[in-house]
Amino acid sequence: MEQGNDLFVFDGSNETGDADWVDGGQGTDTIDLTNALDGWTVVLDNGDSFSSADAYDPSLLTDDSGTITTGNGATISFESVESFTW
Ligand SMILES: [Ca+2]
Ligand SMILES: [Ca+2]
Repeated sequence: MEQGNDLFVFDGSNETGDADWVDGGQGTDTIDLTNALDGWTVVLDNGDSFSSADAYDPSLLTDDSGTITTGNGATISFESVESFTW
């Protein structure tokens, strides 16, 4: 639970079967997938989704929860995240 604006960087080292958890908490929090393996998909709990092949659409995210599935099958659940970059 972080009060400020946080940046969570994934470096592509997640392994198949890993299940990580990110809670952005207060502030404008960003997940950086620049160095994650291609082929990841983000599915928001509101039903929207985007993937590594898409351009970033900032209108998709406000203060959302959802799940990232990486190209090798690891999952990262998140909540209270307002932005992604890749
Ligand atoms: Ca925060
Ligand atoms: Ca937040």
